[in-house]
Amino acid sequence: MNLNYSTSIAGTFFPNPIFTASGCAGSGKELSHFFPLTELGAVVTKSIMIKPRSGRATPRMAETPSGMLNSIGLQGPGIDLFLENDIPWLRDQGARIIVSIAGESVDDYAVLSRKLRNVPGISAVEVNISCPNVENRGQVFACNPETAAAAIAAARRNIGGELPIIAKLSPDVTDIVAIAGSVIDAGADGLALINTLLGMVIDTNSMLPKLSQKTGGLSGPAIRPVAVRAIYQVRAAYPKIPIVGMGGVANGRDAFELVLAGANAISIGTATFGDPMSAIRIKNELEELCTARGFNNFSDAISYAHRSEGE
Ligand code: RRO
Repeated sequence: MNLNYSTSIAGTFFPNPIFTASGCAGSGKELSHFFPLTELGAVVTKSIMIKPRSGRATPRMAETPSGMLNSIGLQGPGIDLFLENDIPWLRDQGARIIVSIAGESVDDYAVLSRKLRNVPGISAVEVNISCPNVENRGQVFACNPETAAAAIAAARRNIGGELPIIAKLSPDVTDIVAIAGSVIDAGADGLALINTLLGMVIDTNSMLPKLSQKTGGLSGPAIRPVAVRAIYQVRAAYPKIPIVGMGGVANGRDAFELVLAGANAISIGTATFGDPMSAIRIKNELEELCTARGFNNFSDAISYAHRSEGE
C-alpha cells in the first residue's frame, strides 16, 4: 500500500489519523498491554478536572440497542497528579498526547490551561465543554454560543500561543454550526465532533431508571448518523477548520464515512470496550479502504462527500 496516511490538526502532524476517544481508554495504560501506543495517531486522555473526583454513584453504565449509556461523571485524579504521573508515562511510551480538560466554570478552564502551558510533549488540548453528566444543563457550556465562547476564550488566553486547542461539542443543540462558529471566533483551532447524546434507560422490572443519576451519555453505532450529520454540517460551513470526528465508529468503513463527511482524524471510543485492538484494526481497514477507492493521500479523502457530481 502506498497511501500517505498522515494527517494534520492545526499544523500538528500525526503519522496516521486514528486516535483514542477521550474517556474510553483512560491514559492508555490498559491499551498498552495490547499494542504500542505509538501505533495510534494520538492518545486522547480522559477529561481531567482541577481536583480529584470519584464520579457519579453506580450503576453508571447501561446497554442500549447498538450502543451504551454512561454516567461516569468525570472521575479522575485531578490535574496535578495527572501531570505528575500520566503525562511522563505517556511521554516514555513515545505516544503523541492530546490532553482533554473539563471545568465546572469558565475560570476552571483558565486554571487548567495555565497548568498545561509549557508542559513538554503535548500535541494539542481538547477542551471538553460538552460532558452531559453534570448537575444541570447550564453546566454544559457547549449548549449555548456565549458560554461555549467564554470557556474556549479562557482556555485560549491561558494556554499560550503554540498549543492547538480543540473544542469538543455536543450534538444536543438546535444548531451545532452556530456553536462551532462561536468557538472558532473565540480561538478554537479545531473541533471534536461529537460528544455523547443525553439519554435514559428505564428497567421494566424495577420500573426505575437503570442509572443511579437517571440520565447518561449515549454512544456507540446508534449515534453514528448523528456524528456524520454534525461533521458534514460544520464542514460545509467551515471548509478549513480541523475536525476530529467520533461517534460510533466500529470499523474502517464507519471511519471512512466520517472522513468523507469532513473529519481530519477519527477517535475510537465505545468499540474499544468490546475489543481493545479495535483502533488498530480500524486503522488498517481505513487505510485499505482509502487505497481501494484510489486515494494516494489520506488528506484527499477528507470532505470528499461535499463535492458535487462531475467534480
Ligand atoms: O465522565 C463522563 O461522564 C463523560 C464525559 Br466527561 C463526557 O464528555 N462524555 C460522556 O459521555 N461522559
